[in-house]
Amino acid sequence: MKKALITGITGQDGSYLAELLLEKGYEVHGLMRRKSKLEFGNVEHIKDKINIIYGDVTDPISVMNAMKTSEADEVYNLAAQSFVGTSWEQPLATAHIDALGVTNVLEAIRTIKPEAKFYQASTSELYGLVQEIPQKETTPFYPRSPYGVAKLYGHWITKNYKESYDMYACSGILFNHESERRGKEFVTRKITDAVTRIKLGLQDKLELGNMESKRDWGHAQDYVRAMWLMLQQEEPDDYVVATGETHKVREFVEKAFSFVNINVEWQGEGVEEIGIDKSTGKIIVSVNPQFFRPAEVDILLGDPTKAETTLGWNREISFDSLVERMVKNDLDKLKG
Ligand code: NAP
Ligand code: F7E
Repeated sequence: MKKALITGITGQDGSYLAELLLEKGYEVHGLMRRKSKLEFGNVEHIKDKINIIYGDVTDPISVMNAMKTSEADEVYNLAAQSFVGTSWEQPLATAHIDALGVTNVLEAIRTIKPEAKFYQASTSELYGLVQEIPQKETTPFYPRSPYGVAKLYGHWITKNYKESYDMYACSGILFNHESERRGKEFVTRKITDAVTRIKLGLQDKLELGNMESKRDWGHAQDYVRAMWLMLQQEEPDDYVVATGETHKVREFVEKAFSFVNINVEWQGEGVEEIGIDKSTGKIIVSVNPQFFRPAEVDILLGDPTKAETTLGWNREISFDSLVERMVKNDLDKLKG
């Protein structure tokens, strides 16, 4: 039986990855931060099937302990302060977790079980001010947030440990992936949550920031398969995981409303832009500059050719069904 250690197991990706590895017969260990109230987040439903180890990636002692306890053959480092907006408010905490935390995990592997395979959760935010479209493994990086900069360190320290110590260490450069388990501060879940509340008369309006922004959105369930595949190869390598499609935030809004039978008509421009419910004439979307970022990533569009041809990875969930699933989930939750 293979053993895996997942940091960030309570998050969106951690929970889908834990499910996948359990299905494959792994013994799954998860590093979890202690909270004032005992909560298992997205792994509540499988908490009896996994071994929770308390710890924090910023605390090397606890990471060493997790490595010793789990005796992991595969380590997936998903722990992060993952919200880009917050990284301007907490740049140092973000750096401690998203940059130095990676070194703590790599050191624990090197010291305790150097033959273990390591996956680092890199991100399309590394491309930031994009240097080419679409972005692929060879596209130069230009991060645009403290989050992106911290992740750049994580990416390079992973490469450095591979080259310095001949470790099986690799990074998945994953483009945005969403799901029914996405946190509500991220734009997709914020939209589907608000759309369903507006439909049921529980909220009047959705306030957003930059709706011109374009993202390559996939479903997290598809993306965790790519993580696992990356650790099943003969040699470690880095891969872009993306859909090869990009959509504006505005398009996501229209699509989400369409699944609750509301047609949105847009009027005005910039901060004056509003979205109107065609059948009632009510304003249901407006712009709030509070959600603008100090520096924006305008367009992300990934080229997943290498992952498709080398790993045999393919996405199964389309953009439309991603939005539909998220809307349906939020609607079901509200209806109880
Ligand atoms: P998420 O839902 O925000 O989950 C982050 C996880 O990290 C949570 O379990 C969180 O635990 C844990 N964590 C945070 N700080 C920690 C610390 N100091 N020590 C230990 N655990 C800590 O993020 P996600 O969407 O699943 O993303 C997973 C990883 O992929 C992250 O590294 C993210 O940056 C990266 N990524 C995500 C995307 C995407 O579109 N989703 C794309 C590319 C890369 P708590 O429950 O205690 O907060
Ligand atoms: O923003 C715009 C915002 O916060 C997407 C993380 O998983 O993916 C994620 O980072 C876009 C941005 O995700 C609002 O300005 C407009 O352009 O959903 P987001 P993100 O910043 O792309 C990458 C790959 C990661 O690695 C990260 O961990 O939407 N936007 N209006 C808004 N964004 C938010 N959050 N809220 C708004 O009201």
